[in-house]
Amino acid sequence: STTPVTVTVTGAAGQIGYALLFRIASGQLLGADVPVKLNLLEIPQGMKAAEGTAMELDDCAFPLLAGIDIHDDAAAAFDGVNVGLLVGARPRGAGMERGDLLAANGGIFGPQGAAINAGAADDVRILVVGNPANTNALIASAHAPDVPAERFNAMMRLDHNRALAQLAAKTGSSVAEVKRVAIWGNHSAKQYPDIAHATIAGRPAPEVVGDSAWVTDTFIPTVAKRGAAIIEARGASSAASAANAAIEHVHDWVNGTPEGDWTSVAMPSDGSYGVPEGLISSFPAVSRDGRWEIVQGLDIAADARAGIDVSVAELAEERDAVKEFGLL
Ligand code: NAX
Repeated sequence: STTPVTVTVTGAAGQIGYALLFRIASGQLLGADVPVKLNLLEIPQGMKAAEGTAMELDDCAFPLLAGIDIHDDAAAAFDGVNVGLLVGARPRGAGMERGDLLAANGGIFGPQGAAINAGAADDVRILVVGNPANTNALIASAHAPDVPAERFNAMMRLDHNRALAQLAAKTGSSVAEVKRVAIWGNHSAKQYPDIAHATIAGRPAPEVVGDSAWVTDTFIPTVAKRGAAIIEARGASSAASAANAAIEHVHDWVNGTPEGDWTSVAMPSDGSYGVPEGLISSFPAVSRDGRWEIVQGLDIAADARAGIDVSVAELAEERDAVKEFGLL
């Protein structure tokens, strides 16, 4: 096609933005034959750095990059948007309570949702990366009543990829041999990484691992707390891996997931697996014809049930808190 796809990236001057924009512009988000127009959204303090990043994008002379606009106004940034990557968020400051964090982000994602509602293209797809991602996505969606709720996702792909990597390392396999890992629930330390249905080179993963204590005592906490471990090691939070996950999420949403495998996506629950309808919770999912479908019919053992319930309860608490703030 020759009509450029409009991709809006918020928090464009941040570290994930810096790792993300060049990959979008090079064609990795939507395909090597799809031109993109980039809309960068920043707060006023971030505008100058965003302009610098735009200069570097120019200097790459990407053949697919059809233009870059930089905005500090959400309505302009989301006008005509086809794909929105909502990365910019309010980080937790010193002494900030969880409630303050939810409220501060509500003040960002509510107006952005309204701007999406007003200006987005009919096929718009929104991926929320900025934390607390699931609840921020819920807030944005609630402010975009004319956009189908299923077009609002929160990113679990980084957690999913972390699980693939840990499982491959433990079993001496290549990540390409690991299929059907799942992350359930919230993108938080209470997520539930699940290998019960996973296979490694076609064999059941639990059998290949052969050590159920490793799964509960090492694998699950390592995946769930990986973000903190990266901060500890790098002195900064995950950026390139987060950008990579965002690229893969949107790529698969648009182009489909490979036959025989699935990924993990936080999307509005339809009540599957006992997750209350409407919560933006992570499920194993496949993409067909540009839409996510939750993988159905998986047996959920008691330990998984308990893990999923804990994570979903946290999402329900977050929803109730932002409802109380009048953000839903
Ligand atoms: P940075 O602090 O480097 O960048 C954030 C950028 O957002 C800044 O440039 C800031 O000016 C901008 N911003 C703030 N409010 C904005 C608004 N209202 N509109 C537009 N831009 C705004 O953070 P970075 O490391 O890039 O992380 C961004 C977000 O991703 C954080 O909320 C972080 O917690 C979250 N993450 C989510 C992950 C996930 O798996 N879902 C993993 C990585 C990351 O931790």
